[in-house]
Amino acid sequence: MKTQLKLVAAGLASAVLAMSAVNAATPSETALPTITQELLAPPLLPPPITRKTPAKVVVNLTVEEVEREIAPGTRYTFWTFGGTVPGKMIRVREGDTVELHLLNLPDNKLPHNIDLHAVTGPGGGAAQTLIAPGNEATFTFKALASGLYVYHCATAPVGMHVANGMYGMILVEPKEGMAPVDREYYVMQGDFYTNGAYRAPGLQGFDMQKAIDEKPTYVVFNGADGALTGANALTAKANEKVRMYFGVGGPNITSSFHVIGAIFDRVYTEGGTHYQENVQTTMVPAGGSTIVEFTPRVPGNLTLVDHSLTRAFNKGAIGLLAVSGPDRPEIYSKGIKKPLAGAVAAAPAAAKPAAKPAPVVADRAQQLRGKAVYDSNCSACHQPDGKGVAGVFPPLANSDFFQQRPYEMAHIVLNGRNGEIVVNGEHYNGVMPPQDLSDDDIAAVINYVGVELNKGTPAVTPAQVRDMRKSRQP
Ligand code: HEC
Ligand SMILES: [Cu+2]
Repeated sequence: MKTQLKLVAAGLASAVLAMSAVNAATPSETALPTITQELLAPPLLPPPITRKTPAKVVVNLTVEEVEREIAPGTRYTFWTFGGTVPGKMIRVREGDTVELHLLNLPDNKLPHNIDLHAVTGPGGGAAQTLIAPGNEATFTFKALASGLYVYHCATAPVGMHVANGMYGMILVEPKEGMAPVDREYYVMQGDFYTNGAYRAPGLQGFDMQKAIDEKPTYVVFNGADGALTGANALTAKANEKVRMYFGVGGPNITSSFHVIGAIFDRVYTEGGTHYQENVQTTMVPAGGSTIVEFTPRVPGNLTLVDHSLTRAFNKGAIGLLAVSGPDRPEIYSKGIKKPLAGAVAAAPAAAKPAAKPAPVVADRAQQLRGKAVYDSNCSACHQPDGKGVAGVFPPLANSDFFQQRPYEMAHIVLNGRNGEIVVNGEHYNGVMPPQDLSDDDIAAVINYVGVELNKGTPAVTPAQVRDMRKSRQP
């Protein structure tokens, strides 16, 4: 911040000098103070602009090829602008002149460039910035129109560079500035194509055929499954005005962007000038954006999703905004849950002690099946021995949480679970995705975990799982 101010001051001083010394130069060119763009890692972004006059904004964007997790235990080589997916957000004012420096680090393996949708000119800067590793390219453009614009690499094969994470956004604020809000966040959705299946462990390569067929393995927010959940969840207080700059890098998949539990007060459709009010879901094209504003009113988790829901629940497009604040029963209050009069109680919480279901039996065939389901579906997270990973994946072996209500564990496997959970005195706050398994497999794996890993008795039958599925909340 300090350096930025110093730079502004230096820019002003040199501009003043230049003007008094040589009055011949175009005043609009020389009079511009120079500002170096501050670059922050998403979901953060540079602060609102308070200037009322144009400036020359110098942006130093570094292309970095980095290997990191795309999902817990799954690694991937990302190509990035500034080391993050999405690339660092650029924030300028309508009428500013942007001097963009693209640096392709010497350790990188490939040539890269940048095409900014905020540029009026050929290729958005692509041809001028195409450089091999170990080079720097610059070009200058005037931010003529306000809006939220995507930038991306445009080096062949373009789809591959974008699929590896080479996209970000530039916000051009209108001359009069933007209305103040309490929180701003920067989120981009992208589709990824790996050789292995969703969450297959280890380092994964890029699968060009899946990309061509537009069959992503991952659809995620901010470059990784879990980038906005658990400890990385976004936060807000009730009654705060939240503004989200949301874009889709793609390369292929359009987003039906929705926040479960909120209504958008305003949506600046397609990142442009006009807004629509009271919107539930907004469509964002690949290479496009939107600005949404909403005001959480009650405490709890709001869930960001692509409402093309198998992407959310089976490919990673889920994020959380944890809202704190006092309860507001006049806006939202929990009622009761009870069985219908005359209905056979299904859930144990609702079962009358007298109507306890007959003991469940699991034969040897079901136990073997349970072990097979466990090994292929649960062991990657909960570990082959069921002991979990401290602080990340709770244990299933000797789990007090499991033992207290084994029957209800089938709900967790069926519907997934997220949020605060305490197992054997340790706190966890992760996301378990719903498991795409048959009724038989869910009953088998729960009984396997109950009998083999918790020394208990079988707790659930396939028929009970089928009933749970039928009564599943949307
Ligand atoms: C991708 C990782 C992942 C996979 C795969 C997974 N879980 Fe989980 N599971 C979690 C996480 C994370 C939690 C904690 C969720 C939270 O904090 O709210 C959890 C919680 C649980 C719990 C409740 C807590 C406990 O320790 O008793 C049970 C039961 C459970 N999982 C069973 C299963 C079963 C059975 C399978 C396989 C069919 C499975 N899980 C597959 C990640 C996973
Ligand atoms: Cu590139």
